[in-house]
Amino acid sequence: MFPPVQVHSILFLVNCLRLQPNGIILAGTLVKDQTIQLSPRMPLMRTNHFVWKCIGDLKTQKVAFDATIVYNEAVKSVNWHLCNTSYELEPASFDLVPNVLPIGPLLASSGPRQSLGRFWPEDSSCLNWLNQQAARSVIYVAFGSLTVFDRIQFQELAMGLELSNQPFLWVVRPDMTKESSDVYPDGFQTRVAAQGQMVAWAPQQKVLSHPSVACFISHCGWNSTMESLSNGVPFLCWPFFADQFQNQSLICDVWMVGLGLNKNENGIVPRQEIKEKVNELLANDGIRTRVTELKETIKKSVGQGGNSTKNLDKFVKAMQI
Ligand SMILES: *[C@@H]1O[C@H](CO)[C@@H](O)[C@H](O)[C@H]1NC(C)=O
Ligand SMILES: *[C@@H]1O[C@H](CO)[C@@H](O)[C@H](O)[C@H]1NC(C)=O
Ligand SMILES: *[C@@H]1O[C@H](CO)[C@@H](O)[C@H](O)[C@H]1NC(C)=O
Ligand SMILES: CC(=O)N[C@H]1CO[C@H](CO)[C@@H](O)[C@@H]1O
Repeated sequence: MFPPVQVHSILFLVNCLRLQPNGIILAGTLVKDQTIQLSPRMPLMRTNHFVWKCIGDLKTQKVAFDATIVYNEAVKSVNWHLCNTSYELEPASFDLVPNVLPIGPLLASSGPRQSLGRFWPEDSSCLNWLNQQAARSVIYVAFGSLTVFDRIQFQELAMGLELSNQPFLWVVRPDMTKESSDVYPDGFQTRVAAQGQMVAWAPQQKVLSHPSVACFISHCGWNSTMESLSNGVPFLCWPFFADQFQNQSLICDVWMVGLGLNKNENGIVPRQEIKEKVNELLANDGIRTRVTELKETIKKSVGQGGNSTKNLDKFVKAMQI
């Protein structure tokens, strides 16, 4: 029923496994926001950031919560629970749930399904553009397949990118705003013609592994997080829902390979904040060093003799008996 490999942070899983009593309260209407810590080496978590609390309205939250309970039961009944992350990224969490085996990240680029033909046209145009940019100069901006922006926030983001004065590659899905046309600020597209590229789709792993890319403005979905880490690209975190808030805390507080973007009193991330955080991130050598180290750590884990490889071998051997 459940896919054998879960695409989640182990922190997500730990939160599902351990917090049912709290969760039951949270799934109802009585909600008290508090900060908890599951173990001393794990990041602080706000209960308001529990996965089921960050999905839609109360009704949807209840559905998400119930699914979590079902998921919990399923986990109890399996002999092997494989997880698409690596021990080294989340050791404190894995020590809490030793029965979960980390075998990842299993990146698509290391498998045979790498290049799907239908993506070729977009593929070559945006990679060609990247080829023309200076090393570590480009801001890559992408928010996954679901995130929707309101008009004001979308325009602030556009202006922030322009103000940053860095080249940028921005994935703007046709359904990314509720308005269908003309969502860019007046004259924006003309002004940034030389500075930026807006594309409906980008081959994310190829982009993130491109030497011109300097940082990633991301919604912190787990796939994106792993893909960026595996390529040593630092983050500006802009989480929207579900487990994305916990990921931000891993990125910013635990791994320390990114910065968070703050909203103003109207709940908007203003253009000035985007410009300043981009500049701050690009000037931060500590973050650059740490993200490069993590990239190497991941490479070792999924390489020969690494922890993820050993775990996968263990599983394969057990299946052969
Ligand atoms: C590999 O995983 C084990 C736990 O399964 C851990 O004790 C060890 O420190 C890990 N190795 C590295 C390099 O993190
Ligand atoms: C993450 O990647 C997996 C495997 O490619 C895919 O099935 C899944 O839909 C992706 N998750 C999201 C949220 O896009
Ligand atoms: C594992 O995670 C990586 C990075 O998140 C993703 O690209 C890949 O598709 C995932 N693999 C599976 C089998 O879910
Ligand atoms: C960088 C950041 O926003 N970190 C926060 C992540 O979430 C936890 C609670 O969920 C906060 O305590 C962190 O400050």
